[in-house]
Amino acid sequence: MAQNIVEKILAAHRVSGDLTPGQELAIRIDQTLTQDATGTMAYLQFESMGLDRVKADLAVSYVDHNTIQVGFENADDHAYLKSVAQRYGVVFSRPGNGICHQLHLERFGKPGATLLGSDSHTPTGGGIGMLAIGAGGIDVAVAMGGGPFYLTSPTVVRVCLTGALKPGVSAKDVILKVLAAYGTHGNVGRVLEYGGPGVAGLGVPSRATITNMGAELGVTTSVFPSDATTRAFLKAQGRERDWVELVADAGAAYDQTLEIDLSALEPMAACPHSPGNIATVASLAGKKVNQVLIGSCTNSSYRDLKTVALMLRGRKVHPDVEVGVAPGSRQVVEMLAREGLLTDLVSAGVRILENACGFCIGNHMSPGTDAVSLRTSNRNFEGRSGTRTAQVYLVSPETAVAAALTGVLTDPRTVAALPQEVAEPAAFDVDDSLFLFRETAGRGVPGTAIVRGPNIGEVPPGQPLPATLNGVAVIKVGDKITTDHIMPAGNRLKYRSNVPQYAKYVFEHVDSAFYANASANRDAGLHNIIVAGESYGQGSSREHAAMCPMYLGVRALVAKSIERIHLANLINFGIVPLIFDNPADYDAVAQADKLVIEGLRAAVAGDGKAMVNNVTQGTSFPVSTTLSPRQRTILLNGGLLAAVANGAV
Ligand code: MIC
Ligand code: SF4
Repeated sequence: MAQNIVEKILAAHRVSGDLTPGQELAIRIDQTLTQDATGTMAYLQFESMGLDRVKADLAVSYVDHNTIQVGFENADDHAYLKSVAQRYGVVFSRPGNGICHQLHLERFGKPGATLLGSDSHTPTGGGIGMLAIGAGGIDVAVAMGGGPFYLTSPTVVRVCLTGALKPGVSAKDVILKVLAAYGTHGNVGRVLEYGGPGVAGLGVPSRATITNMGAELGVTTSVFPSDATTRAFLKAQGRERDWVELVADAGAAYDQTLEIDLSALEPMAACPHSPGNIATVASLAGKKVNQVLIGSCTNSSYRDLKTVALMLRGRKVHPDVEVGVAPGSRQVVEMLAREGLLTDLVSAGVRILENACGFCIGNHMSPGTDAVSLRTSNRNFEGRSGTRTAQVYLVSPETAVAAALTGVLTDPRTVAALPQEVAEPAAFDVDDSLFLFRETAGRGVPGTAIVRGPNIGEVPPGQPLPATLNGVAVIKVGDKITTDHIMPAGNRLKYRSNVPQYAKYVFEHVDSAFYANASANRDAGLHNIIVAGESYGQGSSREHAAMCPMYLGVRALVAKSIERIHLANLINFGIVPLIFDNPADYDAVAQADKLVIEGLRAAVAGDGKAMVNNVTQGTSFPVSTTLSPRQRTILLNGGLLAAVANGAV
């Protein structure tokens, strides 16, 4: 039977379950990646599984998020990660090497393989034809140990690209167009498979920009075919042996098709405060811009930054605009330097930032009060930049440079001297010396002492699900609550390895009394329940957005809908995900209402249906949870680690 690319990879990796959309499927994972901000917990969980080494074909631990190193915490995390990598056979990417997704694409990604990463932008690997999925740290820990990854068999949407991009329009505009079509929610359980005659004209880094930001749609992942362009990229990275051809069979079936004529696209922007809030740059033209930041795992490749340097060559940035460039990897920096392009950036007045996540995660470069910041990154959630009042627009590198030069939002096609599309080099500068422990990868060095600074805590233990929840609506939030709302990053990021400390900041910017209220309820023996609208848990894969609430005694979430990675994290940390049977019942709950859910344990073990008794309002309403047998077991035991410890999964 004719198969699409997604079916081919899933079928080749199926461990159990079936490929019918909506069914639970378990797949073998070939490669894993972690980054430092999610990695410390992932490796603590891996350690607690008692295995002697990693079993996946390749596991890589990147350090790219917490590289600011104010205080001892980040450096202690790095030392822990390095020692764990050596001990268990993980390749360790030192800080300074670059951003995990860019590096993985350059040095390790393989068409046709599966990759599971503890970061929501892991689908960047889809640009090279791999099935690359983001997940919580504990799921990645299981995959490192050779266990399968469980997912819902997806529906597959074919995105058919025709035509060719015009000068001044680039890959970012393609994915912003897809976001305009599908939005940031309602896409759970879908995979986007790109195809059509327009694919050939897109280089691998451009394809990776598109699959990277598929994360903002909430899809499981996105994937491109592996073709002659993929082969040329791998050859230029000295890895042609990793290439296999991967294309959909003629007549392969898809659930839906979206047609995009690349020739008709124009420069786009995601406006504050959602990546799905799309407008054309032309419609925003003239808006004053205070800051332009170019980089992040979406737009920091050699292609992108060479384009930026050529556009800035011989020019100066506008005196009212602060401009920063953060390259994606050391390879990119080296090549820019060798070709004199770094000089173009510096002499134009650009601030050269570390090749790391940096500004994208709100670690630094926060804009001023009410400032307009144009960024080539992928998320513009309110406050993520570190400044609550800032207005962040997401744009292509070309649009970013146009504003850097003019001081206002400008359609790049109106700026003179747009460069030719940058050709991918025939050979990249390859230097893998910042990847450590390659010679012991997969085996490890038994006996290596694990370095644990005082900020390295423990994974909180889960408790079995009680028969009945005697609860409180500890918080009521609206639609599209992101994991950045639940568990802020930025200046709080350094507490990722210390749950009791990090838990103090849960919902910090949404309800500053959350920590005090949740702790008081928990200490009084009440169960905390979160009440939410549509699309709860958008964005990052950070499992802390489930782990820290669990630590504060949250046992259930009642929402209108929940996003994929966060749903899995809730289950992994023993929080029951409940959906309103009638969305209108959301309106009848107020924060601090007493909510009793009789027989929740039996409902989780059985048909997933329960009644919530709102004692405060004197009303009740039905809720449901749809769970696989495995997920039921995890919840009944109080989370995945507890279920593993009890021998239940
Ligand atoms: C992000 O872009 O939000 C992050 C930081 O990379 C997260 C991971 C994290 O919270 O550590 C992600 O996208 O998963
Ligand atoms: Fe890093 Fe930003 Fe990419 Fe997240 S989205 S991995 S913070 S560059």
